[in-house]
Amino acid sequence: MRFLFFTDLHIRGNNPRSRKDNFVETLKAKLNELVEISINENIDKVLFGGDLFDRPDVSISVVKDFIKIIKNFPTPILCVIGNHDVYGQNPNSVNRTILGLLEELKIVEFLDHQPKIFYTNNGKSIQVTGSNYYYNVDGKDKSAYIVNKKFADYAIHVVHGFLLEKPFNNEVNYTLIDDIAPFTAADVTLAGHYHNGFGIKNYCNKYFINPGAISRISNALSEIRRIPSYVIIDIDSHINTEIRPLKCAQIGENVLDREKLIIEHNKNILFNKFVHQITSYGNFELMKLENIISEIAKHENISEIIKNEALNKIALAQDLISKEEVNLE
Ligand SMILES: [Mn+2]
Repeated sequence: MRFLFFTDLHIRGNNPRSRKDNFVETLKAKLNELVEISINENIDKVLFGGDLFDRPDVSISVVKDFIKIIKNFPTPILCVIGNHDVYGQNPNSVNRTILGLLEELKIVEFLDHQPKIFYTNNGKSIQVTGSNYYYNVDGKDKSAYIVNKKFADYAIHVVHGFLLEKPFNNEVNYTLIDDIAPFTAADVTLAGHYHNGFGIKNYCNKYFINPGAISRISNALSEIRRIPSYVIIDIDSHINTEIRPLKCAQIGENVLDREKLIIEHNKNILFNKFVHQITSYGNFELMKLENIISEIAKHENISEIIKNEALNKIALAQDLISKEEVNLE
């Protein structure tokens, strides 16, 4: 049996800030190439790692254009739900989303912990399971990543979560391959969500694969060096895995605006510095800016006048932001 896996397509109707090309047309070309590969190379099942859509309510006209292409895949796409596909990163809201509609129309099929079983030509069985993204998927409880039992000769598990090979120097939760490799019964774990990807890793005689997002959408400088790729998994009497770059994908410099990425990169550094400074003062409830300002003022003996000026500026900024958000809709 041959599987094709790709992840994080992020279908949307407009251009991300950092893109120089026509993003929608680029996405269509990529999907068309994946359809062609699926047909020409006799792919039995197409697997997808979540974030098919950039937001849960992508416009009907855009969705219609993409359905035309997705329908050309030889079989429905077996997928998990990503954080961008749904409202509030909550998979329970899927029935109100475009992805939920596609599932109802049988254009995609959802994977869950209940295995789907398929058979190879030589009588071997393969189970496929999946885990959606949900709040705290990367918390202490790693059950989204763990297949407890094998009902078949081989097990494939698809998950949308922050799976990494090496620790990440950030405040966000993540899951290391080391945390799950000894415990999962899956022979192949396919992950989406982390757009950089980490390629193919083999731990405890099990494969852990993230080819990276099929579209370069995040404002990270590293995206310039990355060529979007997909995975072919061949299972017969043993497992063969291969990562291949998309032929139609252009080099990063052609589609991404380096200057804009550098601006975003520097903004992120400043923001992280700011957060670090704040947290070094003590234990604050980060969301309550007014409290943070008051605490810092107290700590640094800053005068009432300056403190109040800062509070007023923040109130004004918040007002502006809320107006802008309304305009964007
Ligand atoms: Mn994503």
